Amino acid sequence: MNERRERSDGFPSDFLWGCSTASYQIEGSTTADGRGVSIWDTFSKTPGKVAGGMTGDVACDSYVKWKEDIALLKGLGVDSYRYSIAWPRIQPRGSGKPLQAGLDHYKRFADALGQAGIESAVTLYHWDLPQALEDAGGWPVRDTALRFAEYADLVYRALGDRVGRWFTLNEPWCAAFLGYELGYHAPGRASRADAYKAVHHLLLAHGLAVKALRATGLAAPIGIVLNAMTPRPASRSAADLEAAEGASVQGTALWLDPIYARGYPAAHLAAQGATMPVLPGDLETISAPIDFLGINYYSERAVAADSASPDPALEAAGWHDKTEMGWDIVPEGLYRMLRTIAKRWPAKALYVTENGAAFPDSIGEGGRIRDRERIDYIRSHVAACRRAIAEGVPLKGYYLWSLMDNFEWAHGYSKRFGLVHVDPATGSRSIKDSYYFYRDLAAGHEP
Ligand code: IFM
Repeated sequence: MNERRERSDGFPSDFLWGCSTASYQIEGSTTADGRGVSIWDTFSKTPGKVAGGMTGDVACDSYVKWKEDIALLKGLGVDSYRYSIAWPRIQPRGSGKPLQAGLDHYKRFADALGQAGIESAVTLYHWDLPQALEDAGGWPVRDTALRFAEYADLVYRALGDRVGRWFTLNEPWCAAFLGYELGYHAPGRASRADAYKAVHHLLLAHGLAVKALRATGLAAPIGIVLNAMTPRPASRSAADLEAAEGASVQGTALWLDPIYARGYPAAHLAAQGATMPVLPGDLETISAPIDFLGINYYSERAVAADSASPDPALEAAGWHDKTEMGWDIVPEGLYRMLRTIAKRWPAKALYVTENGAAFPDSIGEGGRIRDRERIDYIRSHVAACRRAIAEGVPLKGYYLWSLMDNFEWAHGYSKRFGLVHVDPATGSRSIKDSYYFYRDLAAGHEP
């Protein structure tokens, strides 16, 4: 474990510094040790779905090169590593007896991480649904939530004594809307009604997994990770204020209101023509008390009212520099989001569970990778966190996305978010300047 020394940079000495990744984005070895097929295996192999027809078949080869990953994390000096478990490695078809080889892999990994003094912060679901469950209906179907609870319980019982904190779901908005309405992500379906059913079953899965953890008696904290959306109004007009509020509901209140036992935002559901398949007891399950909220933040949009369209909000033109994803760089937006969430949905603890930026890094002379823009991005966003903490927001940790360049979903390997450069052809890892910057930051030296 890292020593908890007093810091001179405004962060409490027990603030958690970490890095995040996800199974499908880094592991590769998609047929090793009996792993089943996930919806991302299927989707990435469907022509036209992922840039350049790229897949996660090899990715960063982390299923094989995991010792290298741990050495990189150790060199970075982080307290905690947020990684996800691939459900199809535990239950190839999403139900029934667990695969011992899959559990053993994660046991070895968590043990080695612990020996390096790094906490395992485990996400149970980062989008790699077993294909067999999708074939049976996927997240729009209630049974998927019940299967998830069973899977979560298997993982708790096998790995529980090795894990320092649990995240039930990563960005369920993406799983529901990108996956089932917009079709940009697996499974690539296009039905608004199904997307809203998926919302309910993802939330139910979350609540059931929280209850299942409590039933084991394990003490590690548990929470959920949201890509909350809190766009700013483009002007002070009442219409733009209302548009901004309206634009935030699907990404934020739709999830947090039921988790906070306030039910679903009825006006939003009515406007979307959505009916939630709620059964008696579901809302109690969904609002099972959690220990913290995880917030992923990359950017903030400005929105204006659009009287000409049925959608209440229109993306307003802006002035910010952009990352290679085309996302505006708005560090103050992180500060605003943390304040808004802390005020409207008070949590015992908040964590920034992802924050980072893609830039077109290249290996320069002498092998050096000068990713100055990423350093500036991290510095400014960490400063926004410090400002929020100074104003009383209970922010307890920050996880950088990502330890290394990886499979960026529909963009394949074309977008690089890592502190470590990965050559997708060879899997070889090269440290970027931002890695050393983040190491200094985690060590408590004012960057
Ligand atoms: O790579 C993704 C991650 O899987 C989920 N959050 C956003 C990241 C960058 O797009």
